Amino acid sequence: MSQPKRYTVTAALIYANGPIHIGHLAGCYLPSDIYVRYLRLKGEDVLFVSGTDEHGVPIMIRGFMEKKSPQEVVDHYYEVIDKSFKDFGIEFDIYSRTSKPVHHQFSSEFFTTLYNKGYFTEKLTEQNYDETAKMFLVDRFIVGTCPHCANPKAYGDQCEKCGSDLSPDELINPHSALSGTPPVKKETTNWFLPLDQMQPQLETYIGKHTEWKTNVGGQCRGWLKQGLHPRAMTRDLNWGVPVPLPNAQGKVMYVWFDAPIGYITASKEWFEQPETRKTLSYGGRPLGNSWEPYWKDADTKLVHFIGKDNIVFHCLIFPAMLMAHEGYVLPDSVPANEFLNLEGDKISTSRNWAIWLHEYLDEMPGKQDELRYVLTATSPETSDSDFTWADYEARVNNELTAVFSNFVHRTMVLTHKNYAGKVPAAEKYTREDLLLLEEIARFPSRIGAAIENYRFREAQQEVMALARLGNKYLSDNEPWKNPDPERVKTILNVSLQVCASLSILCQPFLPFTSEKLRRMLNIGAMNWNNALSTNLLAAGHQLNEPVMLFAKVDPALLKNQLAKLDVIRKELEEKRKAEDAAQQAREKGSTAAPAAAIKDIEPAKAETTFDAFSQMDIRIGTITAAERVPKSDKLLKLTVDTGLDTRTVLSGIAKFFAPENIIGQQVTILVNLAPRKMMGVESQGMILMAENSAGELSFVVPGTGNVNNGSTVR
Ligand code: B3M
Ligand code: ZN
Repeated sequence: MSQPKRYTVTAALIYANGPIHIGHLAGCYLPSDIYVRYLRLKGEDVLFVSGTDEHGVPIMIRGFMEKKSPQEVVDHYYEVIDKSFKDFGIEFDIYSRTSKPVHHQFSSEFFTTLYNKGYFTEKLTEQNYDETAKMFLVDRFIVGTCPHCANPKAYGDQCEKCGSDLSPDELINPHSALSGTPPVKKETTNWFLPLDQMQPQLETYIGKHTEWKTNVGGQCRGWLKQGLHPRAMTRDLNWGVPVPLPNAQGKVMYVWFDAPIGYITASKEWFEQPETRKTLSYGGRPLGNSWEPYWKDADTKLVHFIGKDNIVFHCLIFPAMLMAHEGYVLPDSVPANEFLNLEGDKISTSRNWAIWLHEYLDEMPGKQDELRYVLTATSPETSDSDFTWADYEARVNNELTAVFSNFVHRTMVLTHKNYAGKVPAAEKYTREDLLLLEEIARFPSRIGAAIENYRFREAQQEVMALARLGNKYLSDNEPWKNPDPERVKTILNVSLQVCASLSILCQPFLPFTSEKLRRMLNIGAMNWNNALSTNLLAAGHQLNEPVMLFAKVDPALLKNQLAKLDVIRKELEEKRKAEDAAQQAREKGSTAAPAAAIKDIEPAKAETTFDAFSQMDIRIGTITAAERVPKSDKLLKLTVDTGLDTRTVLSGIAKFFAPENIIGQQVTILVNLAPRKMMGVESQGMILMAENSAGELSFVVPGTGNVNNGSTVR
């Protein structure tokens, strides 16, 4: 696109289902922040929006795991995520949330517009339904045994053990993760966006963007080549934006329908909030008083920063939605990054293999720019890359400290020592001085061009190249040794000009450092083109006291970080071994896993007699009511129909089952156990549970046949 008049820059709306880690930062938040900071310094009109994606199955799953409502989950993680971004200097104009009423309303309007234009096709399909929990089950909520690797805990969409993509119908012994009962098929209506019919328009659109990054363009062409299919834009769930149609009770919008609209809602919110909230810490803000030009005017450049797993949604589905709606600009660029690994392994939230931003900051306080620098230096721009602590140490010690910080510090200290902190006048330039000054003036456009082409690694390398030039100039000229006072003045003047340029050019990458440096140099807000000047600091200008910008990494802190990862790695290794052993045992057809591999398997008990066994009256019953026992995180109070009677039983299963999910569950119960009082309640019997080596509990239930309450077990 030729020179845009304004920019709308978005960074992915991350699911509010966990804290954020370095992979997220490197994936899209750092690149977008660098891009926007640069544009703001250039004086461009730019709106930078992001927020949390608070709908969808990932939120429901987290709620299910944490025994919290989806709302509680998103309320908690919104705060955690928002704080991490602020702490790391990711300076959005607005960081919003998709659960806000304003977004529900705006996305409903969007949906209705598409509906009224006749864009949706209505289709009756059969979906999996949980009759106990009385809800439709998304694939993820169906678990069973993987047909490829026999992992008994595979999900209906994927087996995390062997990585196979699955559909729930392929699972052996499928059951609902909510109630444990097998799903049944039930018919339901949903609304589909006919992407197949929109393929020609999308092909034209993608075809125009030959300049997109190869990883992005490649994926898009791949999807188009396979042929697009109609995609359901509604779901049978109870969490999300309700579908605004009269015959759509109990249905919500597909999360990938409402989430990208969240970018627009956030923009609208920014313009509609009080004036006082619109100022950024260092100036620069979107212009005008309406969000609409930022989404609708042809001279707006819309850029989406995302990770590679979100490409299809931003490059095909969201553009299709925008085309269908009409009146909106389409994404001009989607500079998606690949993934960052950690010490050679894929970052994983569920395996806890990550460096969490809030933990990093607790353990390495004040070291935001160090992490920003290392992550940009190893940014997965064109392929997956790897974060290692050894690399972190090397870059902080050899680049930030030995070059950048050292150069600035020596220059500042000498100026204070020789001239009481006043910028000395340059008396007479040598050829070398002039060459350096000329070179300084080339950096802003070189760095700018790299940023505009989303090559942030290269752009940051250029900043460091300038620091290196300055550092070498100072070392070569040795002003501390030079007996000629006029020459010393010139050397320090030139060095100080390099420092001043650096303070501007490093701002997109190292905002905290830039601020410290500008305070030291006693200069106020700057713009990008100021860095072209080789006389930013006039002779006689008073500097402030020097402070160290960077220091070498404390070896003790580094050791802690490595030790922490070691512990996690060992735990993962143990877990993997146990799983493999259990697997082998299953493959051999044996029911018992080898005792040696599964460490915490319970040893066998001493022999018993048939008489002793037959004294126990074990029956099949059904849970008819369940509630938590106040002040206990272990116990549930169950009402059980035993066929003989209805009785109260306390069971230590609260960590594994939510009360509402086990009503209707058949159980095996020891009915003649002497009653026992716990937490003030009398328990009349014991529910039999199977406990695996990981300490997880499952109900022991009849496998086949019609087993009524009161059936005996013997
Ligand atoms: N929430 C996926 C993610 O968090 C999704 C992005 C939405 S962007 C509109 O990775
Ligand atoms: Zn598998």
